[in-house]
Amino acid sequence: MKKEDIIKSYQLARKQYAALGVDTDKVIAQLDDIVISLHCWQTDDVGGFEREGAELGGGGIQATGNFPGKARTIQQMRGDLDKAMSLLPGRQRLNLHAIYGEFGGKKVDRDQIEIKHFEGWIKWAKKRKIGLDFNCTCFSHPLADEGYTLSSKNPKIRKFWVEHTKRCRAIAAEMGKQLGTPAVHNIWIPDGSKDTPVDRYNLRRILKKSLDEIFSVKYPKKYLKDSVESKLFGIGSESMVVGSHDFYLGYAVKNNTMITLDNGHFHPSEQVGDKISSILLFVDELLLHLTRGVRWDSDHVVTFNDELLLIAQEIVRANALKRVKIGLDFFDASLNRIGAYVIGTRSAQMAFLFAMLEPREALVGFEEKGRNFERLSYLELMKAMPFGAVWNYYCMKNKVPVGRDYIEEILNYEKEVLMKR
Ligand code: RNT
Ligand code: ZN
Repeated sequence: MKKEDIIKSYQLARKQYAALGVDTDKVIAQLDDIVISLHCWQTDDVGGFEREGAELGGGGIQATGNFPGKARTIQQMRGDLDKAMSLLPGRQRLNLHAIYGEFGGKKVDRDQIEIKHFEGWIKWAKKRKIGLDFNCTCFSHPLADEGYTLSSKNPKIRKFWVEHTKRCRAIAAEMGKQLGTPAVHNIWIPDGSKDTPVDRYNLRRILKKSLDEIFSVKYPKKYLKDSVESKLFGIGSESMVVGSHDFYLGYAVKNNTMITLDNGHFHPSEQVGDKISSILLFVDELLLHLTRGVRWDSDHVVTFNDELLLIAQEIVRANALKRVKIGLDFFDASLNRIGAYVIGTRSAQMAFLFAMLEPREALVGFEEKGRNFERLSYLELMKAMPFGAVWNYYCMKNKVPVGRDYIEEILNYEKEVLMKR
């Protein structure tokens, strides 16, 4: 697309939005507040670098597909992340899991990891002026094979995971300190039962006890923010998940931690967007794991669909952008993985842009007067507004490919880099 055409289209779009009381220039400036935390695990199908050829194993999360070129070393992963970020407008962070440390070919078990294994990442992030987020990895490990980690009745197993998670928080706090932006540490555990359990109460009591132990170590909020992530069910935990939404909602409210909303972790007929306004009344901050579940928590690449849109709209409508950290959580190995990243991240950004271009005052005005017909009309009319012209202009301003131009860049990278791995 020619530069002058992008600008011309934008100017026309600006007029149309202005007629509805929406200032597109202001919206574009506000887009800089939308920082997306890229999940490193889309580059390697959640394998990690604990040992060569590590594969995702157990815990009910599943990457399917065998598109060539997955990242097998930290260098490859960093190259992929740089490539993806070079094609994205706006600001990003990087979200790491504990299995992505630099262990130098040695076996370092999860209860032994230290900040030194992540210094390389901190250096990498510093150079790019981006923040880091972190996750304990309580799956793909022999001590997770029985199906219980932090809620395990086996004291040896429970102790191991408590120690791991404590270390992860210490590492995250150090990342936040060194990078000058708090790291969010997210806890997700696979614990649950395939078949009907009979002692749910005690399993959940044990999980609560483990979390209390883990959080008994305090860090300044300017270094570390803690979040907890629930799930409805997983493969192998169909009948009960210990860390359910009720469990973590209660825990987060009582202990003032963040709560992670992964939109793949609810019943498909539930709207995660609807939960935001409620939860924000009782906790300070939220973490999103944006994903696309197809029939189940399949972690397909995020697309600009109604579910994503409602999440973005509800955050913008609640004027809560500053209270929500945006992370992605999908892993698809059936297509170019860098392409998947770029599509998913851009779609998330587009959803927030779309939400910010809403004529809020007019809509609320209709709603308060009971003018439901006009409200619905406006909501539908917004879908035919030249939102793409605003998006293209934003990409141009950010000096990243506009429109479909990123496709070619990714195909080149595929040919030059991915296919040679
Ligand atoms: C699993 C959770 C969790 C993981 C990542 C890898 O169902 O969504 O967030 O996907 O931590
Ligand atoms: Zn998640």
